[in-house]
Amino acid sequence: MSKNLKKKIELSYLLEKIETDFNSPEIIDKLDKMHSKAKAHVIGITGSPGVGKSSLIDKLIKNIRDKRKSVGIIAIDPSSAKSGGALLGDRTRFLLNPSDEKVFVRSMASKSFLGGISELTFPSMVVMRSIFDFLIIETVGVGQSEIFIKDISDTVILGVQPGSGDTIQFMKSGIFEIPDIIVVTKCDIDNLSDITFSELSGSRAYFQNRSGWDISIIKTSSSKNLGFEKLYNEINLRWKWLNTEQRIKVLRENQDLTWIENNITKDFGHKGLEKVRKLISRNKSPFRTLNELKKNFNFN
Ligand SMILES: Nc1nc2c(ncn2[C@@H]2O[C@H](COP(=O)(O)OP(=O)(O)OP(=O)(O)O)[C@@H](O)[C@H]2O)c(=O)[nH]1
Ligand SMILES: [Mg+2]
Repeated sequence: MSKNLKKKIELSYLLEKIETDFNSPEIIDKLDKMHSKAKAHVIGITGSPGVGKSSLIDKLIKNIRDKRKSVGIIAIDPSSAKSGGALLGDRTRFLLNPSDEKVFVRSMASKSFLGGISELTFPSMVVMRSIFDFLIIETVGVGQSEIFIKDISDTVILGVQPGSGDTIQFMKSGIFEIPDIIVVTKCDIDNLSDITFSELSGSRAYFQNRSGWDISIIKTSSSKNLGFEKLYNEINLRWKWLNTEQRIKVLRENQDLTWIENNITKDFGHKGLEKVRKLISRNKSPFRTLNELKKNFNFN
């Protein structure tokens, strides 16, 4: 068995263990260790159902592998959604080369945590972030998952379908505060994609990112394989930007805090969170911190 294959099997085993045995001291210790060894640029991809996210990821994987970088993918199925499996039946259908050992796909059910993101997505992200050069997380834009994807990604890409009316919809809901890169998908549909692109470009003032990062709008077509070199370059520009002035450090510390707070809120309500908020420190071991808070604090 090759070294890479062995690693893949070990990774599957660990991810399973996180799902079944999340509170064991051994897992907590392992998670905190991996947390301290972050490596990947974590890219969240969101957008309405059917906008072309999986197809886009498929092309991104090819670009990444052409540059000989490794990539992990987490595909989140909002299985608790009323539409059930039908809508999402084959959403993890990437055209992967089965012998390529530097690509790894993990599907996750979203259960009922926050807005379509599984409670276990964060720890799974932490594990995979410590292994690959890139980590891509696909989540379907239903409910509030667009908002929560920001809590687990360094860079959020929002897919917009030409002529879908998404532009106005997003503007109303404030979702344009979420993305770092906007991709107009399916740009082989000529006319419509130009209109959507102009609409978006014309509304740029509405979605300026508070962080000071300059959001770009990129046209792609997965069926014609267009725009992906540009997208890949933009992703890498973003990575460079994140790695100056400690931006990535601050961003990830905030994510750790949010994750701890969300977990406390889920188990003990907002009142519980208010009681312990002061005790949550920005330290290097979010998993141990959460576990100790849950174990030692009297929430009544
Ligand atoms: N014309 C055209 N069709 C596309 C393109 N990309 C995707 N599609 C089609 O759009 C449909 C949805 O594509 P997916 O990539 O599965 O979209 P998705 O956003 O991942 O879908 P969900 O995960 O179900 O939300 C499929 O029928 C694709 O063949 C494109 O670039 N051009
Ligand atoms: Mg999909």
